[in-house]
Amino acid sequence: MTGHGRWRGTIAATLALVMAAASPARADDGYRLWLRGEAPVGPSARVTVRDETATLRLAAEELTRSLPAGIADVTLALAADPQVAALRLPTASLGDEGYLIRRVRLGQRETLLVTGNSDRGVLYGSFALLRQLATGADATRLALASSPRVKLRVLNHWDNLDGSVERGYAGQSLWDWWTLPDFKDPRYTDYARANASLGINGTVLNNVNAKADSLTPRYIAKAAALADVFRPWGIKVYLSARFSAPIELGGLKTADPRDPAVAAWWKTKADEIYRAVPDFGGFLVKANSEGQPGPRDYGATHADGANMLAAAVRPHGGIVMWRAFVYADTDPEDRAKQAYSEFKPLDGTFADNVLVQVKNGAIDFQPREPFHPLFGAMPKTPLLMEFQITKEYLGFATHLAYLGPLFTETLAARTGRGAETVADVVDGAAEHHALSGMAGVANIGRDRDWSGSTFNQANWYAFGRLAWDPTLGAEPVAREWAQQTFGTDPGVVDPVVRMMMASREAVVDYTGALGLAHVMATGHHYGPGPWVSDLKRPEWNPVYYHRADRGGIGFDRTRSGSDAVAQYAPALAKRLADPATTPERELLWFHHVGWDRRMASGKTLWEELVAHYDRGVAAVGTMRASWDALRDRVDAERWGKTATYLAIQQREARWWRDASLAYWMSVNGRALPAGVAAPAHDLAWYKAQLFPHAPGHPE
Ligand code: BDP
Repeated sequence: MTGHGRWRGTIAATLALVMAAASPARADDGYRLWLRGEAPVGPSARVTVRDETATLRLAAEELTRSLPAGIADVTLALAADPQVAALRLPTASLGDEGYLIRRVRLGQRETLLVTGNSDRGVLYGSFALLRQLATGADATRLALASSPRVKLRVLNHWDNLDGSVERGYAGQSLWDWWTLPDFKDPRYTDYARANASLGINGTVLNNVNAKADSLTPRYIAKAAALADVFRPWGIKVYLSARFSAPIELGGLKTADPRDPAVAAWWKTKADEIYRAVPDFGGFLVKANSEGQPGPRDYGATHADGANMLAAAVRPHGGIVMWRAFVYADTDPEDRAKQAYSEFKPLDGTFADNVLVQVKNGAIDFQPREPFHPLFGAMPKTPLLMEFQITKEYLGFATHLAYLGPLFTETLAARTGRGAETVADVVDGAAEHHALSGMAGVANIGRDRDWSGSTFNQANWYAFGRLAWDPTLGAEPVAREWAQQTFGTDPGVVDPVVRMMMASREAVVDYTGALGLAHVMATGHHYGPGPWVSDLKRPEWNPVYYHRADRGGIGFDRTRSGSDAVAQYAPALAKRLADPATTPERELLWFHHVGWDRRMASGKTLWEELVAHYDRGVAAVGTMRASWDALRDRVDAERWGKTATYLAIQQREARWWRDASLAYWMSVNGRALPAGVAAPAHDLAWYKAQLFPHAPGHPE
């Protein structure tokens, strides 16, 4: 930031027209995401920038590009600008990244002022202004102030150096590693812009299943090129670090974090990275999980490993995001318990530039999981929430599943410690942590529409908005996304929001409700596989999770079973220990219960489960009908692709239901309740389905 330089520019309307012309010829292929502001018709707003920084210039371009003609005069300025300071606006509480928008008199002029303590704040304010206007706010009454509740709002790309994306369903990686650093695809800028519009301020470029190569000079230069593109948009670059890199790249005999030579190697490596990327964010590490190397290989702890890396980046202001997603084949303990068992005792031993990154649930991004018991259990450690935006377990790119309700359900969950919610833990408010963060495993690829479908864009959007403010509701976020994506006509927005809000529950219902989890096919995770029982590691088998037998179904996680409930705060643990006080939607996660158990509806558990499958399939039918009715109100291209995907989803929902019911009946020996349709095929048929080359799972 150059603080007091003066660059007074009025960016001409022609710029906006040039940019509009440069946008894709097929205007509705989804490329523009939610940023569809049109070039103004008639005179564009006069946008004055009072401080010269690259970021403020971008903010001005955004406004000039999209502000409707009704807004005559906008000023972008830092709060420290003497003229702005003289107004004595309440900017002190905005922090580093917040913004304030007010109609003020500046000098001789009435203007709409967008200000903040940093140029990033002003950029976020500019996008907020556009969002408000695109969702129907009255420009004459605008008075906004907001600052992010979470500091690190980060995408995790599971992108491999060969261009494939682990669990990616939107094409190849956006990063063309081969042509970097020379060629900076304009898409990198568009990516950064889309993220900035949501307040996302960091991106981890490479897969957590990392290759050491990403730390070689060649790849550091490539990452640096991306960092240069992202910087003015307020986005920092991070890298996933392979823990054994000192061996693979440095020729050392060990990667033991307690070995001074290892620590020195990482320090030198960090210095090298910071020479190329002065504002490098730091490292993300998956250690001792699913075959990845880590400190446990040497009898050292996760804290030893994290702190050693933290020391390497500390002189440069970097951080370490150390994942808690660990479970070991040598450990017979309930997989849902292992991360807590491993990490809880380490609370208080992590360096203060380490965050422990915890998945929303204790198993693995299932359509529904209770919140991870680590939230609330490590008060001395900042816990960074990890959500999966890419829908590995919710139908890949083809199923419509709006994840807002999944995210908010977790964030709003009460930890059992007074009124504390998971969001309070994540935003650091509960313990006044200096660091806080939320990570989303990206669903972005080289597909023209970025995320594989129009509605998947909403999940990227919702992640960003909820990372800024975890207390925003899923519904308002869906609404503002729909308004920006399809226009403000309530005749479109209302049905679209209804579809979105029902969609995730539909997936839960047709894949396995009432707390069932991990019942999908092996490897690629496409489609049902509740029968799978022959994999090497017990906790890779669906039968390990549902434990269905003739008498009942579900995983006993009470004291008579694995006692995972004891990992929650006592008040909550007590409720979860009793099936009668466990929410039905989580029943089979915590309890093994009889097929004839009476449910709140009066149905038996078996009847209830069947009803959920049918409800899920029916809900997809309803979504399809709603979308059909919008045929003339949504552009043909986005309408057509979505319609086709909904047809796929309907077929696959039915497949999930039928295959699952066929299997459950083979286990419990029961008939279907009267009037319920029989599966289309026998169980053997479903078991015989094979899907080589399914996406997201390079063989
Ligand atoms: C699982 C994915 C696997 C990831 C792993 C992780 O199936 O591809 O590597 O999570 O988060 O959901 O590390």
